[in-house]
Amino acid sequence: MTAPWQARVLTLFPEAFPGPLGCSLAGRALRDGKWSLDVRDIREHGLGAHRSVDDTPFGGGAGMVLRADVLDAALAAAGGDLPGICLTPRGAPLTQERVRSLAEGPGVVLLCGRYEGVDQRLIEARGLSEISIGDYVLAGGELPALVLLEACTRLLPGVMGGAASADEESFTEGLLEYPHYTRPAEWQGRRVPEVLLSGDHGAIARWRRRQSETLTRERRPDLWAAYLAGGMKPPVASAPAAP
Ligand code: 9D3
Repeated sequence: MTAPWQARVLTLFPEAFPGPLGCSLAGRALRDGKWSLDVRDIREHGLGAHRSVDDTPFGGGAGMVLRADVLDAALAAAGGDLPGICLTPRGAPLTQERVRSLAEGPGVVLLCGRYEGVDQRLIEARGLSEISIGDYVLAGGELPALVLLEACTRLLPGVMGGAASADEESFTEGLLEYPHYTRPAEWQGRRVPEVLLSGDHGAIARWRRRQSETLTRERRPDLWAAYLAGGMKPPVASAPAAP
C-alpha cells in the first residue's frame, strides 16, 4: 500500500479527537490504516510550573493569545514534512476545492486555535495557511479540524468506494442537490412527484436538474451566479424566478 494519509493535530483539548471520526466510515478507514491520526497536546510544550501556553495581547484588548514560542516547539516536535494549517476564524473559507487538494497530498498538520488567537509571527515564521469553516463564532479550532479531516478522509482511495468521487463531481458542478424520495409513494397525504414513478429516465433527469437549478437560484444566489458565469452545462430551461 502507498503511504497512508497523515493527520497530525496540535490542540489544548486532545480528548476531542477522534470524536465523531471514530465512528462510521472515517473510523473504519482509520482502523484499516488508510489514514493516521496523531494528536499532540500543546500543553506539553507549555512554560513553567503551570505549563503556560498563552499571554495577554500586546496593545491591549480582551482575552489571551497563544504564544509563538510554545506553538513553535509543538510544531517542531510534530515535524515539518506536511503542510501546516492553523484553524482560525479569520482564515480563508474551507471549500471542497481546498479539501480535494489537501486529500491529494501527503496529509496535514492542524493547529487548533483557542482563546483570542495565535501570535501572528508564528503563522508567518512557519508559513502556516489559515482556514475557517464559516462565519459563526466557535470556541476553538477543534470542531473545525474534525470537519476538515472528515471532508478530506472520505475522499481517500478506498474509503468510500466510488460514491465520494461521484458525489464530488456533482457538488463541483455547482448546483444544490435535487430532493429525494423513497417508499411509501404516499405518506400522510403527500405523494411523491409522479415523474419519479414514471420510469421515463430522460424526464426524471430533466426534472431533477430543474429542481437543482430552482433550489440553487432561490437559496444560493452566490452559487447560481457562478454557475451561470462558469460555462457549466446549460440549464434545461431557465429556472423560474423566486416568488
Ligand atoms: C472578537 C473576535 N473573535 C473572532 C471572530 C474572536 C474569536 C472568536 C472565536 C477568536 C477565536 C475564536 C475561536 N474560533 C476558532 O478558533 C475557529 C473558528 C470559528 O470560530 N468559526 C469558524 N471557523 C473557525 S476555525 C477556528
